[in-house]
Amino acid sequence: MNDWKKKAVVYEAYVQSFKDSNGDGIGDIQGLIEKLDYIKNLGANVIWLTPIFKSPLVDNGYDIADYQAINPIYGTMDDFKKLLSKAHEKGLRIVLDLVVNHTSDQHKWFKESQKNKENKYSDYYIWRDPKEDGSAPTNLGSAFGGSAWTYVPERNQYYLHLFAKQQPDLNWDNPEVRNDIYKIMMFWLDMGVDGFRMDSISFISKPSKFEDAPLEDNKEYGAYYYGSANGPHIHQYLQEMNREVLSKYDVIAIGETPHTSAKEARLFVEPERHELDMVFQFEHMHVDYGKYGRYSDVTFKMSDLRNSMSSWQNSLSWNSNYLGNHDQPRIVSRFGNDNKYRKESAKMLAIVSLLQKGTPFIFQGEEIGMTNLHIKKIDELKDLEAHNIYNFLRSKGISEDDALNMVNRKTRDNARTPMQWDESEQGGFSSETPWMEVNPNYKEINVKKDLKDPDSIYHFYQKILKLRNNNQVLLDGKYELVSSDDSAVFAYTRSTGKEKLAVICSFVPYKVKYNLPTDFVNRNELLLSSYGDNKAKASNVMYLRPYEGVVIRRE
Ligand code: TEU
Ligand code: CA
Repeated sequence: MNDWKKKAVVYEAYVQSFKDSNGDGIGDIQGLIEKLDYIKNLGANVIWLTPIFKSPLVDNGYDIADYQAINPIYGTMDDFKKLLSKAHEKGLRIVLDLVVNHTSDQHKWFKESQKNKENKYSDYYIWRDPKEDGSAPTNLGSAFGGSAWTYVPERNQYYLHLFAKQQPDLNWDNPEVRNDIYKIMMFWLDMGVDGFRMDSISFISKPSKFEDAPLEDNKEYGAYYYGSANGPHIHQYLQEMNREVLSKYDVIAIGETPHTSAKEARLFVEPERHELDMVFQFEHMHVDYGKYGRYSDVTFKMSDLRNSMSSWQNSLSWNSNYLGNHDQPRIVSRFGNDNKYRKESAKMLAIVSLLQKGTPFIFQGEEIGMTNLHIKKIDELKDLEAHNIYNFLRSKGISEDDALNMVNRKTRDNARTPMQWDESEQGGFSSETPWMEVNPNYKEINVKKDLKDPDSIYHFYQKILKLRNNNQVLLDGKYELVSSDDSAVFAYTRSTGKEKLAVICSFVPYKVKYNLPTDFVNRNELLLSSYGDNKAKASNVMYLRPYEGVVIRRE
């Protein structure tokens, strides 16, 4: 991996909720341009934009109707070019979301494809005949609920959609599909875009023969990823994409790989394979799954989080380090404490994740400790997934209150509320009513406040990122877990031949005693503490305050 990629720090901007520049309640490209310095000053140098392309927005833009057109609600192509050049002037790179496991059903390819079996696009999607009784080819369910197959009378066939029925899956086995995708990629790369985050990329290669999936817990449908996660030709296609496109540009390729084990992930990212630079793994996002999967009423155990993150650190030479994104609840609400210790735990979570080996990813709002939204009525939620899940939970006899609580804990809307810029109405996000409500705590939690306070979460992120940037050992150094039997503290070291740092993080709301790793005893220097004031040198024991995180150097 070359130097700039190693030093990349990625800020994910959920565009429609980042900054509205023209008062229509929707975040836009111009708004992003206004805030480039904000992102740069934080210490990020790459911005990943969630999809900004033409889309009917059934899944907030992850359903694309035209890959080469900007959705007018975000601005124009000229605005985008301006964003690109302004960002480049400031030394910031721009990464786009490439959503090519599926398109929107409004894409011209699909509109043609569904007409009949004889047109140019008829084989662009995954079509299968009905069973003899006319029912769907298999029992596969979609990620958002219901069957993954939808019937089209014109073809007397079903098409596959792992996600919403308005998101038909592309047929990557068709070389023309792959070619068209490569052309789209080159269109943006030739314009100067610096890389892609590739949505659901582990699903692109489908099994040649679809089979029924085993049904768990009297569910009606089989798991959506059955047979499609890491399908038969996935690596052949990614190597081809690398050869045909990526290798010709100096760009970054980040794959989103749900339902991929660490062993399988190696195949995507080990440099000699010439596929991608890194992947987003999901294992650590499953630490609080339960009987109803993600939407269960379960709280994570720190040791599970630690085991999962460490096993990925040990398996891959480079990781994408993240705790939250636009699909996940707010990290301080999920893994920290969004009440009394919001500030403390938000800082600690940043240390624990961003200093592991790999690329740090910061999702907008994390840097000021934004929290989950707690809605009181299901109608207040926007996300289609939340509604489908709520109905499913209710159908299983779960009470309204319990179902709402389960959805509130995990809904993707938690991450999608508008960015809280200041204490003015609508949190300074927009002058009008935003497309989605602002978290009512915006007067307490906002950027303006954090920028003023030297002890804020924002300023602490700056410190962490500076530390990473100024210490080669944090870029290249080997990751080692210190101990795996401590229930309160997640500690790891980063080391090269001569240098060694220890990152020590408490996950509990009380003071704990921590015995330093032997090689740090009596010889350590404090580099960073989330409490800021911890100047005393520790001999062999450290008393960590609630959710305290520290970085020490071996002397
Ligand atoms: O998510 C892929 C994915 O696997 C989903 O299961 C995701 O984890 C889910 O939303 C969690 O409940 C990507 C995008 O990040 C997501 O926003 C899209 O909805 C999805 O692909 C379809 O494009
Ligand atoms: Ca706008």
